[in-house]
Amino acid sequence: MPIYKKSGIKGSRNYKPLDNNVDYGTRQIDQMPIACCDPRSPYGGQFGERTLRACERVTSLCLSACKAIFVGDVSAGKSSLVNRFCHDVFDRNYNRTIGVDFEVEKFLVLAHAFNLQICDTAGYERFRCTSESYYRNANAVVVVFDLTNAESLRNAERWLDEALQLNRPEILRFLVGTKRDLLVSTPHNQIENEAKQMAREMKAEFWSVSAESGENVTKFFRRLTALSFDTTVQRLLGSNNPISHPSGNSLLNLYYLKEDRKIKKSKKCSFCRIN
Ligand SMILES: Nc1nc2c(ncn2[C@@H]2O[C@H](COP(=O)(O)OP(=O)(O)OP(=O)(O)O)[C@@H](O)[C@H]2O)c(=O)[nH]1
Ligand SMILES: [Mg+2]
Repeated sequence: MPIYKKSGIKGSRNYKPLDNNVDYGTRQIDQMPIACCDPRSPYGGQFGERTLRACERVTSLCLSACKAIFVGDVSAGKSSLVNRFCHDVFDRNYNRTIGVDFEVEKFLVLAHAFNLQICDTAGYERFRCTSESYYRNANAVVVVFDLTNAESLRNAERWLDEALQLNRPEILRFLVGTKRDLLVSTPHNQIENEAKQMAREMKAEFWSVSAESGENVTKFFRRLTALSFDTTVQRLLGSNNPISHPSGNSLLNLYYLKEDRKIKKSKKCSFCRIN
């Protein structure tokens, strides 16, 4: 993970990455990962042109964080999914989440440092009011259901609606079925087909994963992160967007290296004028 050191100029916003050659491994994303469980995904298979241009042109575009909220029924497998990815562990015992658990994962997307903030919320009704306060300002909502429990799939739309009440409608949407290891291995499982249909109605991308075996877990998080990065950069580049300016109270900020100052000088406000 490159460390960003402030440049010597007092009051400067310029940051310079230290070249400490850290291997990001699976956290390094150079191409848009594919939606391997959902050929009819509402999201694209490539990074947007503007994202690629901005990433090439600005050597130190640094987005501090994006937020993904994980919601779904009690015992659907939210925490197990997050723990498999973040800590590579799986626990057969059920430890319910109280309120919200947080994780931050560091990525390198198109050579730019990028953090994914994960909010793993409680499925229990009685903790709902605590966790709802963390729903706001999310970039992605991940509705998790249990592939062995049809009821948890039927509740998926309700979880999405709750998240949408506190977020923009264009928030990235994922419908993720867990415990795939417990399904009989037929190529077209009934519940997966139903879930794909529901994903269409929810305008979400469908994934089928297993926290126990790790199947599709890393692929899913890489796709989630890449799409969050892409949509965030595009939104920041868009004009007339209140969160595109660093003076706003967004989680997101853009910093530029000294090398970009020539480009910046020709513009009134570099934060709003990249094309
Ligand atoms: N076999 C199998 N079991 C799983 C999988 N994912 C989760 N489980 C089990 O399902 C139970 C519930 O998992 P959790 O991850 O705690 O569920 P949760 O959605 O976080 O539950 P709440 O925090 O109460 O909302 C645990 O006993 C897990 O071991 C999986 O992929 N395969
Ligand atoms: Mg949990």
